[in-house]
Amino acid sequence: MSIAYLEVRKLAFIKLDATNIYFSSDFRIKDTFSQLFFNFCFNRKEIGMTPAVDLMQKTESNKKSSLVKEKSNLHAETKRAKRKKPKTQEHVKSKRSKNKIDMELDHFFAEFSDKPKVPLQIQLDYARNGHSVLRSFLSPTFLSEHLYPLLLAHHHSSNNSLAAWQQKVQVAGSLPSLLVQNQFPTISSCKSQLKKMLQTPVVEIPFLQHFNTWRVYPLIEKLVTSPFLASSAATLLDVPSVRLYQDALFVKNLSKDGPTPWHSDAKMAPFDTSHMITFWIPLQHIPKHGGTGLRFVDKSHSDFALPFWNDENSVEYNRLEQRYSFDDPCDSNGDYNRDCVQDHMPLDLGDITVHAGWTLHCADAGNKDEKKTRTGGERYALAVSYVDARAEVREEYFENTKSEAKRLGDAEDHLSFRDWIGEVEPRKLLDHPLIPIVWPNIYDGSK
Ligand SMILES: O=C(O)CCC(=O)C(=O)O
Repeated sequence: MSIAYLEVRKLAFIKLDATNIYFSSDFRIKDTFSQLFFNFCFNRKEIGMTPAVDLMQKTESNKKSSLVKEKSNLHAETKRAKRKKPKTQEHVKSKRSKNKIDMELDHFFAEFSDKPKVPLQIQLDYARNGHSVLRSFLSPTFLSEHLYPLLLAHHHSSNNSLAAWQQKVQVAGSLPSLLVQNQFPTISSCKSQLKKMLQTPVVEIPFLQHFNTWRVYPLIEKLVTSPFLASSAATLLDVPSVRLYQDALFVKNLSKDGPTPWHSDAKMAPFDTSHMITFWIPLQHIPKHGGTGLRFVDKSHSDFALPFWNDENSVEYNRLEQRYSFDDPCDSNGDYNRDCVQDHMPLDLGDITVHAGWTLHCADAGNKDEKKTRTGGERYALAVSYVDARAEVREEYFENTKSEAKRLGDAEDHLSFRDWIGEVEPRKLLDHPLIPIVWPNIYDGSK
């Protein structure tokens, strides 16, 4: 999920690097990286996602996803990915017969219809701390040989990369999407513009991201609407039914991109709920040292007192390091204070972390000196988010169309929900095919 600075307006924060974490008292001035993100959060206007599919049309009239469609799509994407990045695609076994791939997918799809047992200890950890890890949860083969090639191809398709860069320009400059698309028609023009806007010699972003790949690829639709993930979401959230909110592909360039700043996801979503969960699925092994897995502030999801007692301009938001015991954030090895900041690295392929909507989390930048040692120099992760099916949408997202100033929360996910937000009503039970109820298992993709 994308970035909302944790209460950035209130907070004044944050700079993080591999060895240091501290809160800045005026991040807008001190830190251009944060400046970029501030713009990201509060000024962002959405741009279109490519390949340009009419998502609503697809969903309403054409969403009878068949195994045949999934397999042919996968074959096509795998082929494209291989053409694009031959080196990183060596493991895409092009020689494997179609039959073998079909059998594998049948196997995975059968597995997805299972309702896994989420161990009680994990449920307890999640409830207490606002995050946990599900080890060996997904098949490494599915991830490395099916999901990763598909998403690699997606990210490297020229249209999608361009759209992701244009989004950065649009957000950094608070520009209308059409203007950006017309004035910055290439990635290099976007990068030069970002340099100018940020007045920095290099452009440091935390990642590029692509929302809702499930609407484009039946393979991913199968995964994110599956009982496998959805029932686990219901178990961890401890709610009877869950709705798919979104997926987001995060691609972090390990040699160029900066850290993912501290933020909480629920601030970006349009729902009035505390019941939101994200499954963060890395598509590569994430090592313990130098790894770019998520780091979480323990129990931050249940810090009800912070917003209740503290006005958004209050000093409390400027001393979160004391509040969360960040005063001694690093030990001599550069690790975070284990009392309050946890991670689950190393993460093997198949391990996934889960975090609550209000849990504060971040991720380190890649180690720039090690840039050549990692596969493709990019870290891929697919974040899949669910909410309690009873969650309602807040009204300011509707008022917001008239007045930017009225919006509460961050606008970062707007691109994700713009296709349905105008078609639902606030404070009502939601019923829209782009945010389907996926547990109990009533989703059949044909709505
Ligand atoms: O992958 C990242 O660096 C950020 C992901 C994130 O913030 C999320 O999934 O909520």
